[in-house]
This record gives sequence, C-alpha cells and structure tokens, in this order.
Amino acid sequence: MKLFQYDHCPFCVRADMVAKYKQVNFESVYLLNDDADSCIDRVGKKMVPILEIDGQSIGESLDIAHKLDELGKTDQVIAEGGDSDRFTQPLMTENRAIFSLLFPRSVQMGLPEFATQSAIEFYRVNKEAMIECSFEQALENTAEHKSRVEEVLSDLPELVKPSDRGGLLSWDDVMIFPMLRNLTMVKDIQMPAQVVDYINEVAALTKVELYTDRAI
Ligand SMILES: N[C@@H](CCC(=O)N[C@@H](CS)C(=O)NCC(=O)O)C(=O)O
Repeated sequence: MKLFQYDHCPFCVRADMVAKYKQVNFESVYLLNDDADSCIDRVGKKMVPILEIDGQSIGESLDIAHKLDELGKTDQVIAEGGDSDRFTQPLMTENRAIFSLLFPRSVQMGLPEFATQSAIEFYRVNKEAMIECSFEQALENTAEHKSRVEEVLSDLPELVKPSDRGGLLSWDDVMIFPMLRNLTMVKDIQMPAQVVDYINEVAALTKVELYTDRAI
C-alpha cells in the first residue's frame, strides 16, 4: 500500500497521521511538486494525497483517512469529532496571511517534494499568483502576517488534547493539527501554551514531524 504525498501538504498530513496512529503498514511516496503525471495517471488530476491499494487509487484526504482507519489496528481508536470548525474557521479567515508565511518557507525546509529546482519553480509560480506577491516580498512582510496569525491563535477556544480523552486521537485532531503543524515553519511565532501543548501531543501520538527545528 502506497501513500503519495507532499510533506508540507496539510491534506496529506490528515492521511499520514491516521496511517501512523493506526499502525498501518504503508509506504510513503513523496512526489516532486511538478510531477503531475504520477497523480493524473492515478486519479485524473494533479492532486495529493493518493492512496494506492490493491491496484486501486483513492483520492481525497478524508476518504483515505477513513479507509486507513478501517484497515488499521482496531484497538487504536479514533474518537468522534464534529467540533473542528470552531478552530479551523478562525484560522481560515487569515488564510492570506498564513499562506504568505508558509508558501515561501515550504520551499526552504529541505522537503522531498522540492528536491529539484523545477519543482520549486513550479510551486513558486503557482503560489505567488495565489498570494499575489513574490516570495521575497512575502518574507519581507513576515511581521505583519505573523501578528495577524498570532492574534487568531491567541483567541482560539480551548483545544482538547489527546491526554484529555485517555490518549486517543480524534477526528477533530485530523482536521485541526495539520493546519497548526505547518505554522511551526515560522520562526518565533507566538503560540499560546495550550496550542504548543496540543501540537506537541498530537505530533508525538501520530509520529508526524514538526518543522520547529528548521523554522525560518
Ligand atoms: N480535497 C482534497 C484537497 C487536496 C489538495 O488540495 N492537495 C493539494 C496539496 S496541499 C494539491 O495537490 N494541489 C495541487 C498542486 O499542488 O498542484 C483533499 O482533501 O485531499
């Protein structure tokens, strides 16, 4: 079973964290960001994550995550969710600031999807158009973007950590954690203690690496 993904992709992290938590035996395949064919051949469009299993390919992160939940260890229970919007919606209101922080940093993290110059350039062209700003300018505007995101983080409601529910992962974590994990790319971003504790607990439980050590 193969999971095609990008390290920086929050949708891929949804699938990756479930696979690891459920101790599914799978192979991670990190595609280059400009490798469209590997995706199109499997799901008809350039999009990850993709789970390849028994000759079939499944797209859509949540479909993959549910499939992995079925396939994994039954005693590794994922608790019910349904409450993630209270956390993800406020973050999404600052998508422009978040993307402006993350996009130019993603290509500098030494990630496998950006192992070639052409993969970096492909991403840069797409993402600069999306934020309507060059990566250089976006990095120069770090302080402004950071303070907008810090404000949202400081106003987040109380997060329920795995340790608050007997060490179980929840479907809310699958939605919330990938967004917060990416913010660890941003050096010295101020996060309330509850957010830091949440990120660290979910990362440890799902064995997903953070970017803290190489933050820029
Ligand atoms: N609805 C999809 C969204 C997946 C998605 O947007 N993936 C992004 C990477 S973060 C992608 O592959 N975009 C096309 C590209 O990078 O060229 C899912 O949940 O799996």
